[in-house]
Amino acid sequence: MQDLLPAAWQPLLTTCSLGREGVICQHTLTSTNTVLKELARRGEMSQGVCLCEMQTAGRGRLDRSWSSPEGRGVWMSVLLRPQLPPEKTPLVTFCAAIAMTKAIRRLTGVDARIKWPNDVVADGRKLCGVLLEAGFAPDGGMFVVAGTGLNVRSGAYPPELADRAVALEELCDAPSRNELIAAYLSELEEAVSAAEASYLEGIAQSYHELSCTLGHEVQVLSPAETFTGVAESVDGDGALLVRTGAGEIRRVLAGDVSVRGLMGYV
Ligand code: BT5
Repeated sequence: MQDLLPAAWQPLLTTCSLGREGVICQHTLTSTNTVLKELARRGEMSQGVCLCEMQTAGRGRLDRSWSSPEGRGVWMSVLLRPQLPPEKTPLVTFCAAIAMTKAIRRLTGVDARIKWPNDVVADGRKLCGVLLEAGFAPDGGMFVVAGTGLNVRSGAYPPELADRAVALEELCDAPSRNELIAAYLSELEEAVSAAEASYLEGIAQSYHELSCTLGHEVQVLSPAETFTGVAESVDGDGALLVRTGAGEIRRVLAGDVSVRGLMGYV
């Protein structure tokens, strides 16, 4: 059964261009990020949206796997050629997280928040993950693929993740996935335009308002070390600025680190 049809969500879009053409919508794909990356690398697409009912090889960061069973979530990627210098592309992760968080809040009233760098959380658990990948098209231009996995219906994540994952349906009368897609794409186009116009400054207010990391004490875990401090801010390259007990500001790059609140996952 496939009910994620462009004909159902395209009329709800408020975008100028995103989602209006270059749409791939299929029942089963390996990974929506992989599909768009390959098309972009071959120069066959420069802006587009790819989504499916289920992924057979859904990916998280660092080759972790992403559970994407049939009909349980919005497994979707967006291909963009943002007008940003390469070092600013991590800002697109922020744009995707802001857009998803705003879309969820607007349609459901659920208190969704952004956990740095790439999670949307609610009720202390992960509702959506963002996977940003960049590459170069044959014409030398840089592209980014922003993938989002949003858990909508129960069964979206495996039972062993129940203490860290949640689906919208467990928190509210979930709206249709088609409504969520249209709201997300509309918010994403707006957030990316704001970042293109003035980088971090264009999206900083939204990011600060929606973050559940900033202003809180966090534990930073990396293979090399663990330290705690207060997450004060993010910088224009997407790094988290953490003030340690000694008053020193440490710059934490998303990568092989995980940031936890002192009270648990969030
Ligand atoms: C992420 O990675 O959170 C990014 C997830 C991006 C998924 C989307 S779906 C559409 C597009 N196509 C893809 O192939 N990917 C993108 P990370 O921060 O590394 O988190 C991965 C970890 O989250 C896993 O190791 C699990 O512990 C957990 N996890 C897996 N599936 C989950 C789910 N459905 N809900 C919540 N947590 C999950």
